[in-house]
Amino acid sequence: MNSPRIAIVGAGISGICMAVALQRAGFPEFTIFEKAHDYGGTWRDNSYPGLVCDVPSRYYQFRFAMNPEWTQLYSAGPEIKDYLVGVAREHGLHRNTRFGAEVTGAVFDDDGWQVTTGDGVTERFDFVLCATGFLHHPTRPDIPGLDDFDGPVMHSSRWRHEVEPRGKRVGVIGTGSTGTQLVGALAGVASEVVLFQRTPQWILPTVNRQYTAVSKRLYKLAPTLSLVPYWFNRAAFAVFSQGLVHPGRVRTLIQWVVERHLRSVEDPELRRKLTPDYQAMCKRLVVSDRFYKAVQRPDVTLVTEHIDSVEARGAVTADGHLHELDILVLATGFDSHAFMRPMAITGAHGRTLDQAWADGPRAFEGVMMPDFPNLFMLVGPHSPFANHPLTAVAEAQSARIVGWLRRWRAGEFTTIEPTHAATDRYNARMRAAAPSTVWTTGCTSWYLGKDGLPELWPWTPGRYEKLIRGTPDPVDYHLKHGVPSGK
Ligand code: N01
Repeated sequence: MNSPRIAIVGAGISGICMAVALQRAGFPEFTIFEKAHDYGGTWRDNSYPGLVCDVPSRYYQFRFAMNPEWTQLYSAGPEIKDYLVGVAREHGLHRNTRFGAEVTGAVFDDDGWQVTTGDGVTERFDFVLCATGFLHHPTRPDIPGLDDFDGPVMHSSRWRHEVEPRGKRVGVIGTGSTGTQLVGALAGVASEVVLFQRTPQWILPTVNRQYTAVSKRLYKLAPTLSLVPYWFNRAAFAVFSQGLVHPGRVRTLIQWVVERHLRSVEDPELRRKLTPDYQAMCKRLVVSDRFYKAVQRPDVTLVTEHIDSVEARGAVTADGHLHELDILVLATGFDSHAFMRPMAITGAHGRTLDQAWADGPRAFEGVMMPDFPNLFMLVGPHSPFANHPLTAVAEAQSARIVGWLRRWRAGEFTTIEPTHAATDRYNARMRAAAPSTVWTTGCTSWYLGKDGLPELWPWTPGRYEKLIRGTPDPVDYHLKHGVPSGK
C-alpha cells in the first residue's frame, strides 16, 4: 500500500499525540522534527518554581495513555513533562524523532512539501503536520535599561536553575498564571519578592491534594477506573465553558466565587489594588490557592506603579522609587499569535504564511488553511484553548488528520485544502459569535487578535469536538486527484 511521507514539526503534547495516532492508524513512517533535545514542548521549556497545571491530572492526559501514577490532583510541571516523555518512550517515538532539528522553512511544490531544517538540508514530504504550540516564544517587555541590570534577568519559561533565589530580593513582572504561581513559590524562600502588577487578575481558589498509595494501586489494577475522573472533569469543564461563551448563571457564579476569594485579602488597600475592573474569565482565569496568601506576607510587596526603567540596582517606577533587586523574572507571557512562525512557509501559488495571516492567524476548523495543501495544524488558530486541556484538543484534531491520511492512502486525492469560501464562512461565523464570549467584555489579553476579537473557538469545547470528530463536508474542500507520490 502506498504510504505517505509525513513530517511532524514539534514534539510537545500535540506532536506526541499526533505521532501515536499515526502509529495506531498504521502509518509508521513519519519524522518528528524537534528543535530542542527532549520531548515535552511547553512542559519542557517551563520549569520555574511553583509550576503546577491548573487542570486536574486525571483529565490533563491522553485517553490512550491514562496514567495511574499521578501523585496529586493538580500535577507539578516536572511530573507532566515526565509523563509526556514516558508516553513518547513507550511508543518508541525516538525511532522517528530528530532532536536538534529545527524546521526553518517549508515550500509547497504542486503535490508535496520541501522541508528545510536549520542545517540547510531539504527533504520532501507529502504532508506537513505543524505541532508547534502557541505559548512558545517568550515576550520580553520593552522596558528601557533591562540589559543594564546587574543581576540575572530571566523569562519564566527559560528558568536558570543555577540562579539561587534563596535569601535574594526577587522582582517578578507579570500577574498571569505564571507570575502568580511564581510569587506563591518564591514567597518565604526569597528574602523579598516584589511583584510588579500592570493589571490585577481574578483568582479562582482551588485545593490541591496528594493521591494515596491505595488509590494509585487501584487505578493500576483497574485501568478503566481512570475514565471516571476523566469524564467527571470533562463534564465539570463543559459546565465551566458555558460561562466562557455565554452570559448567564455560570458566569455569575464564577464572578461570585472569585469576589469571595478576593475577600480573603484582609488589608482593604491591598484588596483594592488586587481588584480587577473587568469580568472574571475575560483574561485566562488564574487558578491558585497560594497567591492571596503569598501576597499578604510581609516579605512580599505588590507594586502597581508602572515600571519606567530598569537600572543596575533594580527597577524604577513612575513615582521615582528604585526597587532594589538581585534577580529579575519576566513572567510577561508569550507571542501566542506566532503559531508555526518564524518557520518560513510558502504554500500554493507562492503564497506565504505571513501574507495569508496579514490580518491575524486564520484557519479552517483550527487545522487547515486554503492555499496550504496537505498542511495541517494541531492546536492551530481558533482551537478551543482557554482553560481547556490541550491533550483533549490534540486527540480530536489528530483523529481528523488521520481520517484525511487514510483517504489519501485509499487514493481519493493527492492534495487537499479547504476552499477560501468555506474558510471565510467559518471565520465569519466565529467572529459573529465572539461578542457573546467573556473574552470581549472589556479587558486586554493574549486571546485577542489585531481586530480586538478573540482568536479562540467562541463556543464550547464540546461543540468543537463534535465538529472535528464529525464527517467533513466535501463542499468545503478542494481535492486534487493524481498519482500519489509517497513511498
Ligand atoms: O502570561 P500572560 P503567563 N510590563 O500573558 C504582564 C498558560 N499557563 O505566562 O495583563 C508589565 O497570561 C501582563 O500584564 P497585562 C496559560 O494559558 C498555564 O502568565 O497585559 N507587565 C500579564 O500580567 C496562560 O494564560 C499554566 O496588563 C507586563 C503578564 O505579564 C499562559 O500560559 C501555568 C508587561 C503576562 O501574563 C500565559 O501565562 C502558567 C510589561 N511590559 C501558564 N508585559 C497552567 O497551569 C506583560 N506584562 C496550565
